[in-house]
Amino acid sequence: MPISRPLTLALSKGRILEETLPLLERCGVVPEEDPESSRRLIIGTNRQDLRLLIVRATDVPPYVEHGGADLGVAGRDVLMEYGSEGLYDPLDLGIARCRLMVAGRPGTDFTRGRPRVATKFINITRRYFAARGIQAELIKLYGSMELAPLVGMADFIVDLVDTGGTLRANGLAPLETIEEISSRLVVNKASMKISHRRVRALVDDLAEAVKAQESL
Ligand code: PRT
Ligand code: MG
Repeated sequence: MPISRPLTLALSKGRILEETLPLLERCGVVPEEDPESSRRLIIGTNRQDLRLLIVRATDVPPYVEHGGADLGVAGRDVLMEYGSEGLYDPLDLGIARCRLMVAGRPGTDFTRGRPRVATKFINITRRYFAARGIQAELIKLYGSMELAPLVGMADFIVDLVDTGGTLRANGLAPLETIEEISSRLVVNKASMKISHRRVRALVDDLAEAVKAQESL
């Protein structure tokens, strides 16, 4: 019988890694070195058949879809923006929670006229405004969206909001929630078939870990 290659789980540094590691630990999985401080991009675990792949948050879906990783953890925002038809997403991990929101100057109305909206979530934003019959002019940015209204480049932004502190610090206010966001476990479709037993076991273990965590 051929020796099966280890399963690979794609994670991004920052809050997703921070909040996924405790769940993995509940499943008995501990990285061989600290992924946050290590420069390695592939990190083994105490389980020979499981290793971690460290990628950018927005790169998790393509890695998993195209077989660079068997599994991954990605925000619903990232999945919605990427389009998740090519992936299975069997489990909501309930971590890295926030809201995807329309924001702008307090009391302004984004449903009137032809608002200029800056965002990195261009696909979600296009769909959202189109569904509401609003003819928005979209400006694609890669970060610090809050700046666009301050310099008069846009009237509104679509961004993730947690405490609201970033918006407030820049004279903006949350106006409407587009989606409640948390991170999901995603699985490569071929891996789900080929490595079904091992993938299923990990998904089930993580589901248990999420339940245990949430009942704390
Ligand atoms: O940072 P990088 O460009 O590498 O990638 P990334 O920004 O996509 O990754 P990361 O690690 O910042 O976020 C990963 C995932 O965490 C996101 O895809 C979300 O699903 C989730 N998440 C949860 C958040 C937040 N909360 C969050 N608050 N992602 C980003 N933020 C940012 C937000 O964009 C804004 O700049 O935090 C700021 C707002 O926070 P408050 O508390 O001031 O409202
Ligand atoms: Mg970030």
